[in-house]
Amino acid sequence: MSEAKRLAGEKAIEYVEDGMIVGVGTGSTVAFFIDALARIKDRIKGAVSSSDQSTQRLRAHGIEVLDLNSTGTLSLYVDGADECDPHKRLIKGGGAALTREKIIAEASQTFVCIVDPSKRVDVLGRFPLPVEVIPMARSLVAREIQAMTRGQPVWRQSADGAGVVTDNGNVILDIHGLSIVDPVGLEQAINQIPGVVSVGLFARRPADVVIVGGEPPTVL
Ligand code: ABF
Repeated sequence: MSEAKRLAGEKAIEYVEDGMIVGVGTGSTVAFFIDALARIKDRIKGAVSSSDQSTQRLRAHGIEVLDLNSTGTLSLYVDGADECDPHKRLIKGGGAALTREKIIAEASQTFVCIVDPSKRVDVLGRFPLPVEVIPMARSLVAREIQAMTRGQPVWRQSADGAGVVTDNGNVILDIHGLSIVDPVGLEQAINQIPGVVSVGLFARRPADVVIVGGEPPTVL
């Protein structure tokens, strides 16, 4: 599958224009995009990054990482996803970077999503839906989501059993057992719960272009 990720990441370079500041997502597919971006780094002004992980990779390639507050609207955002439905609506957040990813997607004119074929689904929800939550509200949000959706919230913990902490200092609940027939409605309903920072549904603002890795890549 990593060959498909590489092909998708490299295809996304075609959307980079001279002088751009490029919004950059997080994950292993995006890592291929960053490595390809490095080969044309003299053509771009810099990047806005969605995670410490991507920032490190960008800086290792000598690509300047800029503050979204000083760049204003971006022309292009490239990021991966955990699931993508036929309407380009996504589940994201497997990499715990969903909040900054959603911020940059909102600030960008064109969101190009790069995936391998395994991410394509008819209905979102087989991948547990990530929700970023203020730590004190973890149990409250879990109870309210359980009542709202019949899904099963699980506090994301790392291999050593410690709770995963996001770049923003928050925790993640992964909601198992969902079949999301109204992604926009569910995104808005979960967003209303006090303590929710963001939910990993990119449905109100879906991707504009989806590149599915393959030989050749498929552009949707
Ligand atoms: C990130 O890309 C996350 O939103 C999503 O979980 C991840 C997909 O990871 P990978 O590209 O490694 O499959 O944007």
